[in-house]
Amino acid sequence: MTNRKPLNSISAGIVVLFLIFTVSCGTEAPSDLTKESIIPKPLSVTATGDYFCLGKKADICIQGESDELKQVAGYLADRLRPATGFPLEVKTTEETPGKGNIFLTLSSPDATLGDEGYKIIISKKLITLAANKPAGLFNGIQTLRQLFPAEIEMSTKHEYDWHIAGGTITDYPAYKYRGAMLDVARHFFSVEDVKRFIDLISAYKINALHLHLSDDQGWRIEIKSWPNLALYGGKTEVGGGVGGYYTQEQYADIVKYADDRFVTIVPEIDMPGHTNAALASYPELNISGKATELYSGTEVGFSTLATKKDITYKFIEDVFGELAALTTGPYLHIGGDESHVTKKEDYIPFVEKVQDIVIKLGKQPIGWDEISLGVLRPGAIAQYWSSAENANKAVAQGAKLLMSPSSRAYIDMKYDSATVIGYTWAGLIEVDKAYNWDPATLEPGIGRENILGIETTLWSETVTNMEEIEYLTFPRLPGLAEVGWTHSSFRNWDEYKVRLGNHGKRFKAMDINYYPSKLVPWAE
Ligand code: TNX
Repeated sequence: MTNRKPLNSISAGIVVLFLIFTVSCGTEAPSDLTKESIIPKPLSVTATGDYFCLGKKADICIQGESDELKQVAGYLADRLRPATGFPLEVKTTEETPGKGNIFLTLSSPDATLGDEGYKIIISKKLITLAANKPAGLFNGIQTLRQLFPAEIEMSTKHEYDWHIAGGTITDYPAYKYRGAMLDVARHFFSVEDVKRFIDLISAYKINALHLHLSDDQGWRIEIKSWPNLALYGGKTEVGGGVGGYYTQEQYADIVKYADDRFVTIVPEIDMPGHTNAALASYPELNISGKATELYSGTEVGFSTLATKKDITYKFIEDVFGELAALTTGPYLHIGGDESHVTKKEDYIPFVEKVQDIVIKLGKQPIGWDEISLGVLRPGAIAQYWSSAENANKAVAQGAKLLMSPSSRAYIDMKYDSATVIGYTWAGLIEVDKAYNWDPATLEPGIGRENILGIETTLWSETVTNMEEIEYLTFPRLPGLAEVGWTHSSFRNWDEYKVRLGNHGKRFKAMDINYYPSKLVPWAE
C-alpha cells in the first residue's frame, strides 16, 4: 500500500501536466508574426509560421546578475502576472534556458541595435529578447506585450491561450528623443496621475516626459530656498481650483518611477514670461518690486521676470540648482515662449544668461523656438512649436531641434468641432493629421540631421482630470510615437489605421478613456 502512493501522485501529476498543456496551449494559434499590429511599427519582422505558448510553468530567465536586468525582468513579470495568474519567477541562468521560458539577455552585442534597439526571436520552445542595453530590452518588452492577446493587459486573471506567433523582430528607433509634455501648471495632476501617464506613454516607446512645472497659474515644485513659490504660488490653477505642488520627495519619486521605465524626466521652469505664479510669490522678482495677484485665467504673454535685476539670476540659479540635483536626465527646459511683455533687447541677454546657468549645472538647456533669437550655447536645443523662422535660426547656429509642430503634435487641440474639451487655435487635429507628417520634410531647411526627435504636448487649460488627459492623448499618442520611432518611408496612414484599430481592445483592457475616431476601423 505505502508503495503505491508516490506512483499515484506521479501519474496524477502527469495527467495534470497533460491537462494544463492541452487546456492552456491546445487550440489553434495566430501564426503569422508579420500580421501582428505592433505600434510603433518595427523595422523588420519575419515569420516562421509556428508559435510559442506561455504556460503556467514559464520563468523569466536572465543571463547574469545585473540589477538592471533583474529590474527589467521584474517589470515584464509584473505586466504578465495579473492577467495570466502565472507565477513567472525571475531566474538567473548562465546558458540558454529550457523549453517554455522567456529569456532576456544583454550578451552578444549587435552594434546596429544601438542603445534602444532590440531583437526578439520567438520559436516554439523559447522567446529570446536580446539588446545591447536595458533600455533596448524595455522597448522589446513593449513589443512583446502587444504580441499577446489584448486580454494580457487586464488587471484580473483571465483564462486564455497565451500564444505568440513565431518569428524574428529586429527593431530600433529613427529618432533618439521621443517625448510627451504634460502641463501640470494650468491644472495640477497628482503623482498617481503622472505615474499612469508614464505607464501609458512608455507602452508606446516614448522615452521622455517633459513636465511643464510652472506658469502664470501655478508653481508646482517645492523649492526649499524659495519656499513661497510652491506654498503660495501653487495655491490655485485655471478656473480657481486649489492647485497643488510636488514636494521634492514626490518629484524624486516620479523621476525614479520614470527612470525604471527608461523615461527621462525633462523639467521646465518657463521664463521670463509665463511667470505670474513666481511674481505673486516674491515681490522682488517684479520690475515694479510689487507682488502680483495669483491668476486663474487663461490669457498668455502678460508676465515677465525683471530681467535686469541681479536677484532674478540668483533666483534662477537656486531654482535650477535644486531641480538639477533632483533630475537624473541631461536636460533642463528654460521655457522662453510668448514673452510678449519682455523687451526684445532684454529677452535676448536673459535667455543667453539662463543657458549659461544651466550649462554650469552640468545640464543641457532646451527652450521653445523663440530662444534662437539669441545666441544658442553649444548643446542647447530649440523646441519648434510655431515659428519655422526661429527653428531655422536654431539650425543656422548648429543647434538640434525638437519637433513639436502645433498643427500636428499639440494634443490639447480638439479632434473635430464636436470635441468637448481642447483648443482650436492650431487647428483641429484628427487622428490622421497627428500621424501623417514627416519631421524631416515638414519645414524647408530642416532635415533629419538637425532633429533630435519629436515631442507631443498636452497643455492643460481645458484639461482637468486623468480621464480628460487620456481622451486627448489616445489615440493620437501612439501615432505620434510611431512618427518618432519608425522611418517615414515605412509609414502609411491606410496601413497604420488598421493596426490602430486593433489596439482598441488593448485600450479597453488598460481602461483607457480614448476617443473612438470614426476614421479608424476599430476591431471588435
Ligand atoms: C501656447 S506652445 C503656449 C502655451 C499654451 C498653449 C495652448 C507654447 C510654447 N506656449 O502657453 O498653453 O499654446 O495650446
